[in-house]
This record gives sequence, C-alpha cells and structure tokens, in this order.
Amino acid sequence: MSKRFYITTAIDYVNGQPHLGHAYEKIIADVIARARRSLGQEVFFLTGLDEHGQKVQQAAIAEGKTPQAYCDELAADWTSFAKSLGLTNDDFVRTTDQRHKEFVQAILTRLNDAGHFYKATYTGFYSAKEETFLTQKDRRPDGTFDPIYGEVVELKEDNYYFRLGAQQQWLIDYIGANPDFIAPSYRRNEILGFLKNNTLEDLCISRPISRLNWGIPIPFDPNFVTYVWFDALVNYISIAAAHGDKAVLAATKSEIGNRKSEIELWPADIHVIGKDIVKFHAVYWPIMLKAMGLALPKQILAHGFWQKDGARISKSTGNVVEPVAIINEWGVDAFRFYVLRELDIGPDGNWTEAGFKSRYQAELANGLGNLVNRSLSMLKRYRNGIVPARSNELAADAAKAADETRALLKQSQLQAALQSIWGLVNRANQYVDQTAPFKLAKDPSQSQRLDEVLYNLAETCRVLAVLLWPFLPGTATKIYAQLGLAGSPDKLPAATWGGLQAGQVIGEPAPLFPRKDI
Ligand code: ME8
Repeated sequence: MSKRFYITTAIDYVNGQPHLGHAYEKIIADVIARARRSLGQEVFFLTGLDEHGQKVQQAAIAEGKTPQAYCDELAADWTSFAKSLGLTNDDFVRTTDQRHKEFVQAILTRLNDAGHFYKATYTGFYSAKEETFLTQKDRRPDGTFDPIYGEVVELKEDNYYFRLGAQQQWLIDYIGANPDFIAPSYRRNEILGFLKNNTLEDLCISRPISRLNWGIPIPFDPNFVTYVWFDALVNYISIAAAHGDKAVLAATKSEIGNRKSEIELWPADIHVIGKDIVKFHAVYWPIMLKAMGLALPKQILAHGFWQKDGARISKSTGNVVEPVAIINEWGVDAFRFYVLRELDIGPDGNWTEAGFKSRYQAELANGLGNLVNRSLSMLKRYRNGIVPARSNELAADAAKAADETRALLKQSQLQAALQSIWGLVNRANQYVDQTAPFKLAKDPSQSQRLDEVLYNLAETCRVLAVLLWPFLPGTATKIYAQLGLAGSPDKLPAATWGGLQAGQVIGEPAPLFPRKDI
C-alpha cells in the first residue's frame, strides 16, 4: 500500500464545549480530506482532543471532578460534535489514550538517552493561566504584566530542558528552501523573522508534579510530568505509530501493542492549525522531529481567528456562536458553506447573523437551491422526468468550473473554489432566464430547443453535485438522488460533461435549502 495523504487538525483542549473556531478548523480539514479522496488519493484524516495540562486540570477541579472523569464526559460531547459537523476523520485521538501515553514516554526515553535533555533550576515569573514562564521582555513599560497572564508569581523550580541551541540555523535554511512549508506566506515570514531576530531558548519539557500532576509521567523521573505541548504535538506521530506507520516505528524504534494495520502516514501532508499556535508547529515541532530522526511535515496551514460581531469570541461575555444550534436550525451544509465561503484560510473573519442569513438566502436558497429545483421540476413537468439527448451548450462553462475547482482544491484554496463553483451556479441560473424554458414549453415547434435546455440544466446540476461534494456532502448527495443517480458524487473525474445519459429517469425534486422568513 502506498503512503496516504495524511491531514491533521490541532487537538482541542477539553476545558469546555466546542466553539466556532474549533468547528471552522475541523471543517477545513474535512473538506481537504474529502477533496483528496475525490481526486483519487488514499487519505487519513486525524483529529482529536488535548486532555492534559493545567487548563484541563483547573476546569475539572472547578467542576469538582477528577480530570479523567471530566475528560471522559466532555470527550463524548466532542466526538458527537465531530459527527454533527459531518467530519470524515479516520481516527480520533485523545491524549489520555494508552497508545498515545506509551508512545510519548518511549520518545522521551529515547531523546533523553540520546542526550537531548538536561535538568536545570530556573527562577522566574510564572503565569498559571497561560501555563508559561515570563521574562523581563514580557513586562509592560510600567513593570506590570498584561492581565491576559492572570496572576503572575515568582517560582524557583527544577525542570528538564530540551536543547534547541544548535537547531536554529538549519530550520531557517529549511523554511527558506521550502516556501510551502508554512502557509500562508505572511505566517512564514513571521516565523522567519522570529527565528532570525531571536535566539531560541531551550524548551522546558517537564512540570513538577508538586505544581501539576495531570500529565504523562516523565519516564526517567517520577517527580515530573510532561509539558502539555510536548505531549500534544506527538499525537501526530503516536497515532501514525498506532496504525503501524513504518517510518515512525523505525525512527523511534518502538514496538507498542498489537498493531493490526500497516498504514503509511508519515510525513504528514498538512497540519491544519490556527494562527496562535504556528510557533509550536513551525519551530518546536520540526526540531522535535529532527531530534527523533523523522522527516518534517510537508505543510503547516494556518487559518485565522473568528470574531463575532467584531468582538472576540468569549464564553464569559456571552459573545459566542453555538455551532450545534446553527446546524440544528439551518443544516450542517449551510454552516459549512458560510464559514468556508466567508473566510479564506489565513485572515481573520467576523461572524454576523445578518451575514449568515444573507449568504443562506442569496447563494444557497436563491442560487444553488433554486437552480436545482427549477431545473429538475421543469424536467419532471415537461418531459416526465426523462433526460433528453445530450447537448453541450453549458459544457465549456462546466469544464471551466471543474478545472478551476480541481486545481484550487489541490492548493487547499477552498474559498476560491467555492467562488468558481458559484460562477457556474450563476451562469446556469442566467441561462434559465435567457432561454426561458417555461416559454419554450408552450410552443410545440420549440420542442427540440426545450430538450437541449433541459439537458444542459440537468447535467449542470450533476456536475455541481460532484464539485460540491467535499464542501456540502449532504446537499451533493441529495442532488444526485434527485437526479435519480445511484451512488455518491464523490469522485471528481465524474465532473466531466456528458455523464448524464439520455433516458435516465430522475427522482423527486425537493427544495435543498428551504426559504426562511428572515
Ligand atoms: O491550542 N477562531 O487548543 P485550543 C478560529 N490544544 N480558530 C480558533 C479560535 C477562533 N476564535 N479559537 C481557537 C490548542 N481556535 C492546543 C492545540 S495541537 C498539537 C494542540 C483554534 O482548544 C486554535 O487556533 O485552544 C487551534 O488551532 C484550535 O482552535 C484548538 O485550540
């Protein structure tokens, strides 16, 4: 078996319920995963939960639960959330999984044996809220620390450190030589700027159990647990190892558990993450991988942050978007469409209810929904639902949309692909208005012309179903069913014009996006 296209998301902290930002990231990864499958690649899509660390421990204590019980309860909500989003993930990692914990410990042992770690005493200012030590550079001009750090206390403690000193230059060279390694390019420039203008400090990879005990024990020192980021990043390879990935198993010389499969995954093709955690993925993670003797991921794809109504999303101020409530009211495809169409992968976005409703009405109900419904209803009414002979009037428009969509999907340009697809939706709606089939139907001498128009419309709907499948899988499947076609529109080569055969009997037209009073 050949190497799979391996795509991952950040694993989310289980210190509350999932929000819009979490949903957005997982949907991006799902669309890319579906698109690659549709293009004929074998794919492995991994998402999951980051369950250790102070944030989770504190949230559990606040609810009077043990961290494990707290995580178990929330993990059920998050896995059902993944289902509500329509995700096609192949595995779901929890960092409390035994398969992950054992692997992290094996890695720690090996890196320690190879001399990558040392123990040292550090005195400094510590923010429990952000789980980070602060330096003089973090002080504001008046000497205080930013309130985002919460209470800052002076701490003196022993810890284990990962040597990063010798690693800076090769990473700068690597990023320089691999322009697609960090995308979009402005994030790459930020990381290059950071690496060129700062000296990397060694990374503290442990936490004393006196301060934090909710973590993976450091195998060579029972007084410490693993720093949550060192634990979390490793999920991308611990799960590859759990599926029998040869590269990871060989590099880490690990033999854990009974592996049934031998799926080739590493290196990952894309790590989809948010802009706030690029440094962890583009600086620390590559250095960790190099120390383990593993190849670097091919791309770190960083998306922006959502706000709502121009303000930060925040549980405490109540400024939230409830993805599940939106999905229940409007359907998962409407939710997926809005976030992908509204926000390109990179910049920040702003959710407004008016914006959501306006895209629903204009692009889904009046655009795509209306096109499919009137095309198929007319075919039903005027031709008993039987597809007429092939005609190629819209073939060039459909081919243009299909070619563009294919190329854009390969570059993970999801918003641009949707724009291209809607170019075809709009062209076909315009074609209905220009050819006026309802008028042609009244004139028996125009019967052949009506056949042509109806074929072009029905075939355009079929092509649209194939192009839309990665984005709006439920809608695409409904369009196929309404066309009376068996199977799923899940193979991009099927977007070639002429797939609909004369004589095909279509199914029942039904509105895809019911119009709502808004
Ligand atoms: O950072 N808009 O977890 P997390 C868009 N456990 N994306 C957002 C967002 C927003 N408003 N808020 C958060 C963590 N995100 C770590 C990751 S990976 C080895 C460990 C994104 O729950 C954020 O950028 O705080 C990140 O990619 C993901 O949601 C999880 O954030």
